[in-house]
Amino acid sequence: RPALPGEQTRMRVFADGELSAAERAALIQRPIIDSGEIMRRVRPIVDAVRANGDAAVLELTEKFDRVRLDRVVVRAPFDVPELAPAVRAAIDQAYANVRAFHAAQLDGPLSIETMPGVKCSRFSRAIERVGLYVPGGSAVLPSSALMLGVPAQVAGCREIVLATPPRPDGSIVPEVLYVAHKVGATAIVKAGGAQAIAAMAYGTETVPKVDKICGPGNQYVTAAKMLAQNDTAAMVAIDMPAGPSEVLVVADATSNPAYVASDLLSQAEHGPDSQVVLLTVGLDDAQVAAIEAQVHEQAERLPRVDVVRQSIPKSYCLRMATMRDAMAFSNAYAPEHLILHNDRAADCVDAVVNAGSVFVGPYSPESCGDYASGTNHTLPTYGFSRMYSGVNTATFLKHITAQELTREGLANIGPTVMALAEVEELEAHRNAVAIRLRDM
Ligand code: HSO
Ligand code: ZN
Repeated sequence: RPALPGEQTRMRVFADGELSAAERAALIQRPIIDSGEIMRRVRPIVDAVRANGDAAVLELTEKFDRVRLDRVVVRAPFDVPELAPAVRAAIDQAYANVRAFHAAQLDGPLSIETMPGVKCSRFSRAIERVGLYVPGGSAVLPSSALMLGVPAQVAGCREIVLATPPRPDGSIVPEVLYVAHKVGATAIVKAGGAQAIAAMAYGTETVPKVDKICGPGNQYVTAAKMLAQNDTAAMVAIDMPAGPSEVLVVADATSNPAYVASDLLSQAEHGPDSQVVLLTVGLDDAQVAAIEAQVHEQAERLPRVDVVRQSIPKSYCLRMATMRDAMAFSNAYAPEHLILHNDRAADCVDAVVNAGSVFVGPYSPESCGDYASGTNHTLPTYGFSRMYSGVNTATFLKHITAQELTREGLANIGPTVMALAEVEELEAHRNAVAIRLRDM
């Protein structure tokens, strides 16, 4: 039944033991997105930018962002505004931590001899030109600029283009501009939505065409990324498909109900479609009620309570008998964020098969990963953590392999190659080895 007034910040509660297999499967499912309708709206925008370049971007920015600009691109060096010292220090600290963690991910070249004289190696090179999408809209998101820009900088990308919608006065959010400067962005595209993605995918008179586009965004942004990725004329890769942000929290009798509630709400305030799931292990009615009461109380004091009132009633609490059951459900759900709120949290990490990022123990709120601890917050949603990793340093790299055989190496491996070429009836392949072996 729909929530009654005053109940809008209450979650639905289910007991795992009472669910049918179909009911449990329905809880694992995300809301279905009608991508057909969105594609129908996005395609003309992408086509317009492809055909008319900057003029189309300016026109669409006037229409959607209600600001008439005279140019789309600002090139580095940027005019970086003064920030409040505390804000600047916070960005600097977050930058240092995110940079340290992403620099540690750089892998040096590797090389092994698979047979005597047969050397195989692998080395990495940065993707040359990358596009980073930083959403605007209801929130100011310098943290997203940081989470995309730092790994691109650490990887060594030559051209880093950052696209973000302008404010009503045509300017760029100062904190985003400061981050763009710190990560060494080479250009800022003052545009949002599908038009920004199209401009970076195809290039315009002033927007550099990029090789890969990364970053979160609404359904239009996601649709434009998917369209561009599937168009060989664009020749562009994307980071991952995206859906609404989500968290799954596992709580047991050792959890602090107020902490658990605070983590659920930090996700719920992101947007009306935020997915919030609480799994309780071995809690009695009173303990579940204590968490619910905390959610309700804390929610009513939040400035974004209106958003929370839309997302919380769609979320749920599922009561599990054992920690093993909870981890099995979590792996089936494949959450973007997994928070392990119990005193055996470190042991539970071994049981994690699918998750974007894991927050271990009561002192590891998601907020720390969202902003400053060092891990990335651009993570796979919608169950895509089953097969995708979050954005990381490798997102901005390619791995290239190489081999070098000596005369002796070719003599060692030659018969194997020739035998396989014969099986595939590819005589030129066989001959490329045979012609050399005859000279030995
Ligand atoms: N939780 C969001 C990231 C974010 N939170 C940005 C605050 N600002 C998706 O991982
Ligand atoms: Zn967040």
